[in-house]
Amino acid sequence: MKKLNAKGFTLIELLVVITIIGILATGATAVYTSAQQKARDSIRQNDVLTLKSAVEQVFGDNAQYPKTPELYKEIVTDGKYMAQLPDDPKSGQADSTTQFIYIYGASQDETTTVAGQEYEISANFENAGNSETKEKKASDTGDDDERWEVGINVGHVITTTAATTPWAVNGTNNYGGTNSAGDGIALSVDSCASSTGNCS
Ligand SMILES: [Ca+2]
Ligand SMILES: [Ca+2]
Repeated sequence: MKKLNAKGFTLIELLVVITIIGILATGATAVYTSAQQKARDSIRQNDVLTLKSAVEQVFGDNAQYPKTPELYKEIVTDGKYMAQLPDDPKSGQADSTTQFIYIYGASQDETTTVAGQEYEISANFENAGNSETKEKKASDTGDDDERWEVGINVGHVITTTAATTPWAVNGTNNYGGTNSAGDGIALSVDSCASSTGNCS
């Protein structure tokens, strides 16, 4: 009988192969994750700019930006400037610094005290290594280095801790009043139907 050549891989050779496969898999996963994060950051930039455009249209028609708690009503229900408000791709989920939510807030003008003359929309970026989004959130003249702030006079604090309760107005709605912390709303498509009075 012909003797089989039983020579195979040694244990060391197998360990080397397994290690190399592991390194390649880890690298591929990191690249994939980074690409996914960049894709979501791109969606965020589009969403914020689309909402900005709608808010500016409201101002063009009414000479006032939408009231903070009535954004949905003025943008979607009454004005039909958008079919739906945008929702962060990772809505409500937390990272190390903040929740992934879009925040909107409007206020009077600081000097003339005319209502609805200033507004801010902000978003949280995800891909920490992206120099373009890093630069965007750092050079937006806002007060929050962790978020990209877009609007008029974005140096004010416009935030909300109501990330898990979108549409709740956190603190006093300062539309027509003074700027203070906690005057924004978290945007969400999903929870709109269950909100009280802000969706219709
Ligand atoms: Ca910023
Ligand atoms: Ca701000």
